[in-house]
Amino acid sequence: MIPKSHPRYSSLLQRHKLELGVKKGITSIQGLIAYGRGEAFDYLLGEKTTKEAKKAIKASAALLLLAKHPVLSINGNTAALAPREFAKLSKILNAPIEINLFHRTKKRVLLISKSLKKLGIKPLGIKRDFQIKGLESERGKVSSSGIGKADVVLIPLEDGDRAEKLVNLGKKTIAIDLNPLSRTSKCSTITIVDNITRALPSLIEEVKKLRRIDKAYLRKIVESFKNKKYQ
Ligand code: PTJ
Repeated sequence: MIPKSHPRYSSLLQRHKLELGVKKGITSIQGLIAYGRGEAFDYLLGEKTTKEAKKAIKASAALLLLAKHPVLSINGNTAALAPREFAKLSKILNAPIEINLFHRTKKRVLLISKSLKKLGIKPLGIKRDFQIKGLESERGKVSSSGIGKADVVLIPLEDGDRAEKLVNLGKKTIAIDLNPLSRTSKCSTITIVDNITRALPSLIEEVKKLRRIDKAYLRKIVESFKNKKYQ
C-alpha cells in the first residue's frame, strides 16, 4: 500500500494504476515508458497545474461546448489512469468516446470496451470504416460516426503521428500532454500541458461552469486563447 502521506503519492498511485492496466491487458507495456516520460516533465512542473494550463483548460471547455460533433479519443494509458473522469466528461458533453490505439490488438480493444461499458459508456472504434488520409499506423483507421465526422477531438497522451493529420482534415484537436515540445503539443489547436489526472477533473468543472453560458461568450474565450504562447 502507498501511504497517502508520501510526498509523491499521486505519482506513485499513477504508476500503480498503469501497472494494473498492463496486468489487466488494457495498457500496453510501452505505455509504462510513455508514462515515465510524462512523469519527468511533471516533476519539473512541480506536479501542479500551471496558470497557462488552467487557461488552456478553460479554452478547451469552451471549444468542446461549441463543437457540433466532439469526440473523446481514449488509449490504454488514459483507460488506466482516468476512466471515470473520461466517462463523466463524455456524459456531460454528450460526446462519444472512441477507442483509438497505437499498439492496437483486438484483445486490448475488447478489454477497454468492456471496462467502459461498466461505466455506462458504449464506445466507438471497435468497427472502423474511415481512413485518416496519410496516417499509416493503426490510429489511421477510425469510425466514420466518431473521429471520422468529428469537428473537435480530445487526444490525451498521444504519440506524434496523428494530431497534424487530424488538423489537415480541418478538425480541431485538444491535446493533454505533459511534454510541451511534443509534435502533438505543437500541432494541436489547444494544448493542455498538464497531467491527465489533474487536467480531466478541471476540464469537467469548467464544462459545468460554462455549459449554460451563451455561445458568443464561449467563442470569445476560444478566439482570445493563443496556443503558441503557452508552450
Ligand atoms: O494505448 P496505445 O496503444 O494507444 O499507446 C499509448 C501510448 C501512450 C503508449 C502511445 O500513444 C505512445 O507511445 O505515446 P508517446 O509517444 O510516448 O507519447 C505520450 C505522451 O504523453 C508523451 O509526450 C508524454 O510526455 C505524455 N504523457 C505521459 N503520461 C502523461 C502524459 N501527459 C499527460 N499526463 C500523463 N499522465
